[in-house]
Amino acid sequence: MLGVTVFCVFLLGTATALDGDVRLSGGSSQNGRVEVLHGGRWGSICLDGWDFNDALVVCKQLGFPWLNRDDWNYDGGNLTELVWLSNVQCKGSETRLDECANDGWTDHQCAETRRAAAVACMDQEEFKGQHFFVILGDGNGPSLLENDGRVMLGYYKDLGIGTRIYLVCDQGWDLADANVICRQDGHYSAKRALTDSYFGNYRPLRSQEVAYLATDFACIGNESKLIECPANFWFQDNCTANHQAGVLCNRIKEPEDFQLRLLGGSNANEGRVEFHVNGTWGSLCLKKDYTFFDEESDVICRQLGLGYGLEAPQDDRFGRGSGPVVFPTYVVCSGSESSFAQCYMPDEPDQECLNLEGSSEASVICSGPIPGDEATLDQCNLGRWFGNDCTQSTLLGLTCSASAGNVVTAAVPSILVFASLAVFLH
Ligand SMILES: *[C@@H]1O[C@H](CO)[C@@H](O)[C@H](O)[C@H]1NC(C)=O
Ligand SMILES: *[C@@H]1O[C@H](CO)[C@@H](O)[C@H](O)[C@H]1NC(C)=O
Ligand SMILES: *[C@@H]1O[C@H](CO)[C@@H](O)[C@H](O)[C@H]1NC(C)=O
Ligand SMILES: *[C@@H]1O[C@H](CO)[C@@H](O)[C@H](O)[C@H]1NC(C)=O
Ligand SMILES: [Ca+2]
Repeated sequence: MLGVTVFCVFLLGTATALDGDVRLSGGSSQNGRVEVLHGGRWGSICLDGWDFNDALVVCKQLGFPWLNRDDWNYDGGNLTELVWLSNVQCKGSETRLDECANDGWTDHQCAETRRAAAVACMDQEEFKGQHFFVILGDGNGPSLLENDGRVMLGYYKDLGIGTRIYLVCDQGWDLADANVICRQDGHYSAKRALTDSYFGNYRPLRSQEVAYLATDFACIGNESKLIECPANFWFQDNCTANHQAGVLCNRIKEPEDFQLRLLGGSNANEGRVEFHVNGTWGSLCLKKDYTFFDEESDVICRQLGLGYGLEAPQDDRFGRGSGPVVFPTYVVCSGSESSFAQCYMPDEPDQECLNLEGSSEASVICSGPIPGDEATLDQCNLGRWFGNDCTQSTLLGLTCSASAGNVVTAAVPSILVFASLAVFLH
């Protein structure tokens, strides 16, 4: 106990002694006149040239993530006797005030205003309540199935995107984080978390300020906004070049109880496709002219942890089921889905479908499980239009861990499954 106490006192003693430290006075723990330590003496800062970015750096240095945009320029009152800094010019990405350009450490006269620089910072809880809106930049734009783009956020008090844009650094950017952004943007879930400035580096409009929101996002998956997730380096430009984060979002509402299985095959890697929706197992009837392409069978095989699709026979060789039959007016997978439920598939049961000439139960033959490098799935680059340039083994990685044993049933990877997978991978 004694040791702990001594240690704490020692830490406090060290913390208060650092040159360049800042403190607030004349207000509360969150707001007040800014004072800075230099040469063992505290002094105030001249209000001349003091702006939002300077205030942001002070708040960050004090451990606050953000500051009150309405009233960041707290009234600091009169200057103290000693005025250490004047004309401070932070960019906003610095972590300490003494990293910002200024007119030098000397006792400034600050004749013009005689007012002290001050801030009103925002604590973590207040910050989480702020509204940042999502913009997906430079993607293909929304389609029936997907929406994608570079992750950009605007702050609702910033008068649109014209003034300030916040980007996200791709370090640690994964599916759990992407899920939060996709849902925040009004979509159902994320298909992919894209890295390495997949959508190019953002080119700011003239007079637009660009900053990084944070890096190392570690969302659990149940957050409704990205800023609720833990992250590092809030509002710091701690991102190397070409590392802006992006997302590919799913716009299809997946049934919550969606599951998939293969039945009637001679081994676990093949069979007719049955899926579980709304409490019932049923099958999928393909009319004569409908066909499963590689994308559809790939998604099914991948979801079951059975590698990729080799064949999609349409001859009922795996028999017929007895459950309700869904006739898809339209099934199309882009190939990048993590679940077959993300492929557009209106569920209109049609028991007659299988009686039509040339129709058959949808079936697949999968390659079988392929050991893949699961951690690298999100690193794969997607082709711009419904394709991808991953090697097969990286593309197949996601569901490998679900394929242990011969169980060929895989629940739809819900957001929480994504999240736990992501946590597991970390
Ligand atoms: C601030 O300075 C003005 C002008 O020197 C003075 O009249 C006023 O009393 C000061 N206010 C405080 C709170 O010290
Ligand atoms: C998310 O889940 C965690 C762990 O179950 C819980 O502690 C936290 O309160 C949840 N957050 C929200 C926003 O629901
Ligand atoms: C990010 O911050 C850490 C810790 O301050 C530093 O070591 C690292 O170099 C920074 N990276 C970039 C790209 O700025
Ligand atoms: C799901 O089942 C319920 C009750 O059986 C039914 O009312 C509902 O229409 C079904 N929904 C769909 C999408 O089939
Ligand atoms: Ca993460």
